[in-house]
Amino acid sequence: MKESKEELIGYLRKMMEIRLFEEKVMELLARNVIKGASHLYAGEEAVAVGACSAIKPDDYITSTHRGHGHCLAKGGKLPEMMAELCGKATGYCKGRGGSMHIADVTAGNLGATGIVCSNVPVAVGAALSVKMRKTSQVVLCFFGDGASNNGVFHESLNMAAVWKLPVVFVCENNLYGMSVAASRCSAVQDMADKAKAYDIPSMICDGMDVLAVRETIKKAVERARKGDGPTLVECKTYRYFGHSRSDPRAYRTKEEEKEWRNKCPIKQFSKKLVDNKIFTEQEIAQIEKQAEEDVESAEKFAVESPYPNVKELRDDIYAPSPTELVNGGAIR
Ligand SMILES: Cc1ncc(C[n+]2csc(CCOP(=O)(O)OP(=O)(O)O)c2C)c(N)n1
Repeated sequence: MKESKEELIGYLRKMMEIRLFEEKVMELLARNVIKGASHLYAGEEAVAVGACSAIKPDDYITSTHRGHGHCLAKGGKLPEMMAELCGKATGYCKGRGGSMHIADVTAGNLGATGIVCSNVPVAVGAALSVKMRKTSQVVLCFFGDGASNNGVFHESLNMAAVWKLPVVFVCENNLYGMSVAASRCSAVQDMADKAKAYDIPSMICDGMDVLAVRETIKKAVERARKGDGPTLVECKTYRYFGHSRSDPRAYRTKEEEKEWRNKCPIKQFSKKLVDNKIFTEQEIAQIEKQAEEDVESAEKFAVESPYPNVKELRDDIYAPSPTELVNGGAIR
């Protein structure tokens, strides 16, 4: 392995943090501490961590309704993340965004969105701004297999190709969009093939292998930085939980779930590190313990934080107030 011991620890630790964060979110949803919907990322950790490890702090990402992993991998902090999910004033968006709408602009995370595929044109816009500002930044755009059936995906790829924009489209193919199998709703089985229509090169990688994702994304990022334009990378992966908390997963078999659990990105990577004598099993257990403690203290911070003050309800919004609308004549 080419990476330093510190880098390897970093990837393992981050994947563990994401997994433990998601398991804690599941528990807090069940206890009604977190309200509303939440789409968990457990199982897909190697994609976010591998991809974000291949870019620099001042590069950008755009994220999806399944975005906790992306945010943490791009430098997001556990306490602010958990506070946001709990709707608290100390959260990334002062508790207004919740699970699906976290943005952490200072870390380069331009935001997640609950409208499937709507982050893809945002990524293309950010990449256009990079090109116009003549910086060497790149934009990583995460989206699912389902999103790639959306019309705006195709418009966005076309524009990115025509303008040779520095964007890497990262398709997280976890085989399902809600309860619909990709094999039933996509005309092609490899989402990577969709890039051909726009003369965009594509690559497919094992999304359960953090180093494989890192290597593949690095190549795409290099092309983008050189000014050679966009690449589509498809990562074959799997979500361990249902689409959201109310999903009984009747559309997939226990055998299929077990098969993918056996490919767990954290277990696979830990084994590789032990087999290559980079870490002992005790050292790995220690890293996990530390991640557990960090998630616990994030929970404590979130639970003890205040809710936003109702007086601030209309802060940070851009629409005129109803009175302004009436006075200005817009409402009669
Ligand atoms: C434009 C739009 N259509 C439909 C939905 C409802 N919806 C939410 S998530 C989802 C499935 C998305 O599947 P995919 O893009 O593969 O992402 P995954 O959930 O598998 O990570 C759908 C259809 C939505 N939020 N937005």
